[in-house]
Parts: sequence; structure tokens; C-alpha cells
Amino acid sequence: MDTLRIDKDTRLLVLTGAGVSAESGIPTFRGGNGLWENHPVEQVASPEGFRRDASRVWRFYSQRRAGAAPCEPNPGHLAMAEWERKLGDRFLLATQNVDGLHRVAGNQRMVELHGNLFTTRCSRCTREPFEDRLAYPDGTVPLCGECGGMLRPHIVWFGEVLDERNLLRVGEFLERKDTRLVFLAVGTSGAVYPAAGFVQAARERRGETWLVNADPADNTLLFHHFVRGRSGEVLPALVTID
Ligand code: BV8
Ligand code: ZN
Repeated sequence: MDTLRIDKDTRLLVLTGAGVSAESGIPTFRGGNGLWENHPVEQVASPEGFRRDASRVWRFYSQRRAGAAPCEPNPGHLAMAEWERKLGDRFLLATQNVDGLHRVAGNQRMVELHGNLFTTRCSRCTREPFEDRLAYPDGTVPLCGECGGMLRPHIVWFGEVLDERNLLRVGEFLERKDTRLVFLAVGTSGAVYPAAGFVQAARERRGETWLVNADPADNTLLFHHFVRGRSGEVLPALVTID
């Protein structure tokens, strides 16, 4: 298998998707027993779906909270935490995952592009999003203690814009001139934008691009290197850091 070399003049941007949590027991979205199979995505992961049936949305997210709560980071997560320890500010992780496992594994230089499963916010007032590990039974819709509005998962749904600060952080990392860029996408089908567009942005900055994925992704052809395999097995051996 090829190895991805990181020397003193190199910075590493990593993008992860649901595939890196599959080996921790968290179902992915679009493969086999995908999450979206029994939940049409627009009904459970869109503002319209929430307006139409907030109870169904809370059943979906409560089920995912309960499913993800006992899960542990796998060797793929741990490898990425190790890279951050060795690279410091020459490392940034952008994750599409909402399960929080990268933080449990030890990553801190990271942005959660699509939000976090264990954080709740009010759909009406501007109170701060807060940690909430509750799985609301039988589709109860929790209400805000301050304004009485419906609470919602702090997740970016389809048709909703991503947090500008997160995109800025990725953009600044891509724009740096002090080191050469390596971009590594892991466990993502490359189907959802703007994350699926990062590889193109990396190529426009003459970045070396790698994909580690169990199957070809929608944008595989945009990667200079494609290592087919399970992230928990591939990542620990893939990267050597000088
Ligand atoms: C936005 C929250 C501005 C839900 C999610 C047409 C063209 C371009 C863009 C659009 C378009 N039409 C609409 C859009 C915009 C839309 C979009 O991209 N749609 C797609 C479907 C075409 N994007 C948006 O709406 C974004 N907002 O752009 O705002 C705007 C506004 C209005 C209109 C236009 C633009 C918001 C995107 C965020 C949506 N929210 N999640 C939730 O998580 O509960 S996205 C959802 O998909 C998840 O967050 C997930 O992270 C994400 C991506 O999925 P993956 O992580 O890749 O997971 P997947 O299952 O697909 O793939 C797993 C892969 O792992 C597989 O390839 C498998 O082979 C591999 N694998 C499995 N096991 C392993 C493995 N690999 C390695 N090891 C293993 N063991
Ligand atoms: Zn409120």
C-alpha cells in the first residue's frame, strides 16, 4: 500500500464522513443498512421536515443518540488524533460526522461541519446551543424553557447553510502559503456539498489529494491517490510523519 509522507514543510487537512465511524458500530447514511433507508432524508433532515413533523424528526435523532452513545473511537479515529499530536497547527480535521467520536479520540483542531448529535438548540430564540444527551421517548418534542419554542437538534439539515466560521477555518487552512498542502478524505461518499467540493479546492492550491474509502466515492476521480479499504485498518499504517 502507498504511504502518505508528511515532512516539516507539509500541512494536512483531513475530511471525514460516516465511514470512519462504521467500525465503531454507527450506521452510515447511504450504504447497505444506511440510515436514510427507512427515513426519507427530506423528512428527517430538513427544516421543512421539522416544520411538518417535529415529532418524527425527534424520534429519528433520539434513535441515533441512543445508538451512538455507547460507541467508542476505533483505530482510525485514534490514528487521526495521533497525527494532530505530532503536527500541531499543521493539522486540521473537518468532519461531516455528528457523533462526536473524533473529540473523544482526542482531536481538538477540528470543525464539525454538520453540527453535533448531542447538542440541542432552540428553533425560535437565540439562546446558546447546549449539550443534551437525552433520547426523547416516543417522539416527544422538547420545548425551550426560555421562550416555549420547539427545541431542535443542533445539526445542519439539507438546505441549511453551514456555520460560516467553520468554512472560514477550512478556507484559511487551504490558503496558507507556509507549507505544501495534503488533503485526505476518509469514509465519505462525496455526495454532499460543500464538503464534497473540498478536494477541488485542494487541487486548485496544488494540494496532493488522497481518498481512503471502502468503495469508490462520487468524486473519486478528483483524487490523485485512492486507497480502497476500511479506515480502521488503513489509517494507522498509511501516514508517516517526519
Ligand atoms: C448548503 C445532517 C447552501 C443530517 C447532513 C446540487 C448540487 C450541489 C449542491 C446541492 C445541490 N442540491 C442541493 C445542494 C446542497 C446540498 C447537497 O449537497 N445535496 C446533495 C445531496 C446533492 N447541501 C446542503 O444542503 C448543505 N447546505 O449547501 O447550504 C445551500 C442552501 C440551499 C440550496 C443550496 C445550497 C447542507 C449539507 C449538510 C446536510 N446534512 N447531515 C444528519 O447527519 O443527521 S449530510 C449527511 O450526509 C451526513 O451529515 C453525512 O455526514 C453526509 C455525507 O454522508 P457521508 O458522511 O459521506 O456518509 P455516506 O453514508 O454517504 O458514505 C459513507 C462512505 O463511507 C461510503 O462511501 C462507504 O463506502 C464508506 N465506508 C463505509 N464503511 C467504511 C467506509 N470507508 C472506510 N472505512 C469503512 N469502514
Ligand atoms: Zn427558545
